[in-house]
Amino acid sequence: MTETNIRYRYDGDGVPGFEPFTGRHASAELLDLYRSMLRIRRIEEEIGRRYHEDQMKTPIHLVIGQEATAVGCAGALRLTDLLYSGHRTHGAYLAKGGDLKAMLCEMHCRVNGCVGSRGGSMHLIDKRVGMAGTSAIVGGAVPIATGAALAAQMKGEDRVVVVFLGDATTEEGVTAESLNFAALKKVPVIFFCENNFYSVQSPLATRQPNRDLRNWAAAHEVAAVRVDGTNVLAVHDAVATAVALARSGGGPTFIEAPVYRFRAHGGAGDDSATGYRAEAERDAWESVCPIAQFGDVLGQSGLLDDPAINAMEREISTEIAEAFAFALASPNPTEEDLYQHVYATEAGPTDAVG
Ligand SMILES: Cc1ncc(C[n+]2csc(CCOP(=O)(O)OP(=O)(O)O)c2C)c(N)n1
Repeated sequence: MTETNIRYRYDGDGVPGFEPFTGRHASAELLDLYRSMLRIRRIEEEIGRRYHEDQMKTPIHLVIGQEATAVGCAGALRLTDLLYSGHRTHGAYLAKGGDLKAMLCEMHCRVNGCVGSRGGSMHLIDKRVGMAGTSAIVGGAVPIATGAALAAQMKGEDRVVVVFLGDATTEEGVTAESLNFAALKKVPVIFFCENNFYSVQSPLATRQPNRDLRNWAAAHEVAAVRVDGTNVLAVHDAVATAVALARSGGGPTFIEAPVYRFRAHGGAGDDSATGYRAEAERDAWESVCPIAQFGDVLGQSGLLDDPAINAMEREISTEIAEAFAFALASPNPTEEDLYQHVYATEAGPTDAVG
């Protein structure tokens, strides 16, 4: 396999505060990273296009613009490593290898959804691939992931746990508690902060003093770095470094990755017109789209050309069409299904309903 040493155009060189990026990757791996980001983008766009048909019975939080964080991170993990996330789940679930059909069934409230139609978009889980849990409660997944990492440590399992969190999640007390505990016990957990600068429509500057999130985390005595969240390779390498530290007993790392969501906080459209963020700001970030940038780099390196991209697009589009058709043809849950996976089952369905 050819190994390519790609220096990235937007790799943080000259951007103060970013970690330098030095990774070497096999060509096949680079193409996989590109394809995985493109696949997530196209899935998200299709979800966005269909959302107003009202077949999906779930709130959604699209990750369009934030594909490099999920893909770069999951690419540095083993299948047996665990990934947790907050409410913005789609990228993490898909990048870790979560089943697309089961995800779309979940979003359409069909019984063969990945959590049996009980959770919707904010509760995607696929244990077969280590997509261990997601939570709609801001900060909810952070202590659970820390606990899972402690459990792995106590059982002597060779397992690292990553939890995705947003910038607003650093404002939840439980995140500080988790960092403190993880540092104290040196648990193998990675706190991956996707800093997209907004909590719904509140800018970071209105919520936190002017500080560096990385320094805030470092004050808890955890390793703390900042990487360019639009650069899939920089993300991959930062996570690989954090994973190596965690596997060797060195404890937790906090990674801050500045990114930008191109769409609204929730739902399918763009909410910039409401005035909470400047459209010029969004346009500037769109010009450093993680997929376009990486595609350019791969193109310049001779690894990717238009026919190859078109072939990927066709394959992805067929997969998406089939997955939606599968979801829409899948049955809705019945009343009987309500009584599955519940702990208190003394009364039968009829008694319980009365
Ligand atoms: C405990 C709690 N408080 C408030 C909310 C409402 N809420 C949902 S998402 C969100 C913003 C979260 O922002 P961030 O963690 O930065 O993630 P992002 O949405 O930017 O990806 C808020 C306040 C919630 N779900 N849970």
